[in-house]
Amino acid sequence: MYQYKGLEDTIAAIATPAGQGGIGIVRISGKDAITVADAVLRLQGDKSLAQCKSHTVHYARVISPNSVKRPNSIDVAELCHCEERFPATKQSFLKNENIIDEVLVTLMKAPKSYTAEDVVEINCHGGMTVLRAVLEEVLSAGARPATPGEFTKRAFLHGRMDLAQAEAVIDIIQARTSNFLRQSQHQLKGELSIQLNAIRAELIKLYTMVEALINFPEDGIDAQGRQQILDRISIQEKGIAKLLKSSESGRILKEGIRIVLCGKPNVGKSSLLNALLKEQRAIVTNIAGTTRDVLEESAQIKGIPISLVDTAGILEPRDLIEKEAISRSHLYIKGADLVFLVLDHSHPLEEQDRLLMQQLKTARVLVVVNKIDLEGKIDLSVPKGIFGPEHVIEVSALEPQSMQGLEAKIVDLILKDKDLDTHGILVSNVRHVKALEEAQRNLQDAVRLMDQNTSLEFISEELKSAVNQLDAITGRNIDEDLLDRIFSEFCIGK
Ligand SMILES: Nc1nc2c(ncn2[C@@H]2O[C@H](COP(=O)(O)OP(=O)(O)OP(=O)(O)O)[C@@H](O)[C@H]2O)c(=O)[nH]1
Ligand SMILES: [Mg+2]
Repeated sequence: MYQYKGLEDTIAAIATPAGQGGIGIVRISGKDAITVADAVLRLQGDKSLAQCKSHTVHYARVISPNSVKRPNSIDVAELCHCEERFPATKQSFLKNENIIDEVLVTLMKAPKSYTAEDVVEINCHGGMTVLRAVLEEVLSAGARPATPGEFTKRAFLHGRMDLAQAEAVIDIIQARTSNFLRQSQHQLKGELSIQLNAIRAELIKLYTMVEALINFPEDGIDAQGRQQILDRISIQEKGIAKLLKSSESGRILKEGIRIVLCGKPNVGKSSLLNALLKEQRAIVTNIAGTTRDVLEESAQIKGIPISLVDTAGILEPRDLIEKEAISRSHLYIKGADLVFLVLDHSHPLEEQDRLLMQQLKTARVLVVVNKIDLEGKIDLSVPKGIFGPEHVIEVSALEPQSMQGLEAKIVDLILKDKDLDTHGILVSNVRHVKALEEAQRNLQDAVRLMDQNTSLEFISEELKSAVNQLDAITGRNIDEDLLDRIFSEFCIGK
């Protein structure tokens, strides 16, 4: 268990997003959470939370114990009206306590809570002023403001979840598609950790075996024994390779991909963007040079988040604005996961099309031959020759079925041999990928050294390093600074 500074404090934060809503929640966690809450709450029947059972909900008023309230006629009328139904109001009034809000309080005693500490959640009316006022009272009563992700960090530090699971929490909050959400839920349930722990357990066995052979050389190891160890290391290396193979799909699901549409003026780039977005986002006219700036919009295609970028079709700038538009287009093309080179089916290829094809030779390109509803005049042998026939698709931005074909083609090209099966585990976290790559290198080196009959000390070192890498993912072995950095990406209140 970590000796983590600040773990003794009781922390509090507004756990719901900024802005107005039906309810807003102030969350308190720590050993004094119940005492702090009792200092600012008046429960019905003069009870205190400390006397209540865990996992119960209570109606209460949040009061400001220190503010002095002067009675006036409205207060007295209110008091008479409320006396029967809300005795707590009367008590607060008589004690000159200012009522801040009428709330529902959820009590979750340790260890059965999100943080595994005593937790009190105050469900207030959902406005920022009232929430801030309630939080202020909670802080005055002895809690300190929580840092970003500190509740989840405590869940991890108290062993409620491992680090990979804690990181899944932020992925769930930030998920842009239902596919990625499902994937993150697998990770939160601990499915990645189960796979990593299985690999780790076998590596520990191998490490112990190799260490025993080093320490008791008289037991010796023959060629067959060496081969057996080598085979067992190889199997684990393959397990890690499989997880790494999933990481490209994981990245796509998490971050999505960027598609940049380029092509000469009037070929229908903006029309295609609108058709894929299913809304009239970009201006479309039959005047060449309609789009003069880069336009970026988000869409989802078969559960994959996509950024679609429409560019200006200008090749020869007429002024400074168009010059800037061209240089921006080039930047976007460079950073694209996929470039649509849009051609016009109803026109023969022109010099500008050929120039673009040459420029994009090395990019990942899909040639989108648009306007197939019109009479065809284009010779497709050239783009097919340059990019390959499977990278050329004929569509009409005016026909919805055409767009379905285009969507299918996009998914096909992006995923190719990748597995987007979200029932399995996809590694999507860059930190996890890096650690897995290191572990894989360690095991590959171990296999190579084993093969070369190198001294077992070196094999043992590689196995130990691989185990350390896996431990860094689940948080068995990680330093405090890195932990702080991971949780600082969370929002406050989570
Ligand atoms: N018949 C037909 N017309 C289309 C199709 N796609 C686009 N158009 C028309 O072609 C013209 C140009 O379309 P845009 O989408 O503005 O073309 P663009 O490539 O964005 O043009 P710039 O912004 O000038 O570079 C418009 O009149 C569109 O209505 C199509 O599939 N079939
Ligand atoms: Mg346009």
